[in-house]
Amino acid sequence: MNLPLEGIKVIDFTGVQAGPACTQLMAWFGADVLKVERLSGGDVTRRQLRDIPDVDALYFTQLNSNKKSLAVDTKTPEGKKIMEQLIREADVLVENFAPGAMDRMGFSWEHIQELNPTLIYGSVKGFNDQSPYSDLKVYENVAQCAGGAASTTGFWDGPPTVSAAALGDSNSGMHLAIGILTALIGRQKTGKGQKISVAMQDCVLNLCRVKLRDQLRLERVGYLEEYPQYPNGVFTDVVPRGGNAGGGGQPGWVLKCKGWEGDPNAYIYFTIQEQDWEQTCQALGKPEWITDPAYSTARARQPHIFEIFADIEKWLADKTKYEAIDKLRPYGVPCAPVLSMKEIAYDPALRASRTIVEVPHKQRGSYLTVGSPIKFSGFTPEITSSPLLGEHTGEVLAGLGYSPEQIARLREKKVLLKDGAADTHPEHNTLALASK
Ligand code: CAO
Repeated sequence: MNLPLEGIKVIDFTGVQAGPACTQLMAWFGADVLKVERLSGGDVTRRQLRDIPDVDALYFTQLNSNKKSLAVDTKTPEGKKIMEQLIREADVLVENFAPGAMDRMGFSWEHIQELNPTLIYGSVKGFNDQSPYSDLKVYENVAQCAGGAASTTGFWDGPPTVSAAALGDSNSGMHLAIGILTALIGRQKTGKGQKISVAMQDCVLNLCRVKLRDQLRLERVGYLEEYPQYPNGVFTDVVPRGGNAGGGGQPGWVLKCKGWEGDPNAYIYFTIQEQDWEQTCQALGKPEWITDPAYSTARARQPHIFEIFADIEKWLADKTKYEAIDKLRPYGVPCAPVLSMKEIAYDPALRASRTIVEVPHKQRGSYLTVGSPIKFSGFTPEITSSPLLGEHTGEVLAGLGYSPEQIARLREKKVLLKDGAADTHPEHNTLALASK
């Protein structure tokens, strides 16, 4: 069947994670995504943290499914001409180079508009243009620290902590994808392209909006009653780190289950939902908590919430995390087991829903990767392999009208890379593999 983005041509001038996550999403949904890569190794993630010598790393394969690859030196006059030809024919160009790199390469927004006024140009940077840090290069954790995530994550007696979730990278890519799709719809009305700029700091903050809410509440009332610091701890004038406290009006915590002494993930997340308190008490075998004034309202419970959590942990002590969920399920308690990455990788339900998929790959045999977390009733995105470096060079150049002789000459001049040329530089292998 026709996929919704079929026919949309995307030049994927991106690297690492933020840009590739955006263009991979568009590729899953049918866009024709061409990754334009430098000759020396291509996207840096092809060689970062390799697990098989001289073979594209999982970091790359998991972010570049369903794409084609053209390896071209866009700093040479001939490479620049190829890039200009691609821009004239494209619908979308996405890049996430260091600040100023596109201008230095000769592809300013003004020049891109001259080449193709209908083009939608998506750009990721660490900080927006008004920021005093707009000239900085930025990776994931830098953005998490600047966007409010790190100062509000972790425990009050420890340092600011970054999340394992790619709040700076993939999250910014998702924001950019929303912007590009919006601009594509806008173009149907105006016929014009536009530039969409996304800053990683801004995208992290957009996901930390409840912490901004808490800052404003703190400034008005001086305390945050759903935080563990309430009522006996100390509040300053900034939002503290709240450990595993629930972020909304429902208190919750990560609680130990049977086997926690030997298994770092033998825990569940347990939420106390105000409207289901009676049922929660029944589930825990504590019917007396329903009417006891020290327990019967959220306000009464909050000052001794950790004693309540400790009592729930006693109830959990003889139950595995899975048994606990089965017992709580009929009572409507919002809860889930803490799952390890191993459990997730081999979870049959996540495979059945194609949230995790196994994809064939020319060098690796196959690789495990994420599938689309967005499910459509009209189609199921089919996840295909990431490309080898320069795998589609001949095909793409032929499509631009280059003869086989011209392509061969450009390869000789090192404007283009040979089809599928491997990156075998020993330095590009993980330490454990470097000597093999
Ligand atoms: N042919 C020739 N040159 C090319 C090329 C090609 N096909 N593709 C890229 N280049 C050049 C760029 O023009 C740039 O040249 P100059 O430095 O001379 O301007 C050079 O390669 C390096 O660009 P880069 O931005 O990819 O690499 P970097 O190591 O300097 O910085 C990063 C990497 C990620 C820190 C930076 O790109 C950045 O801050 N990006 C914006 C925010 C972002 O997306 N961060 C990464 C999120 S994922 O963790």
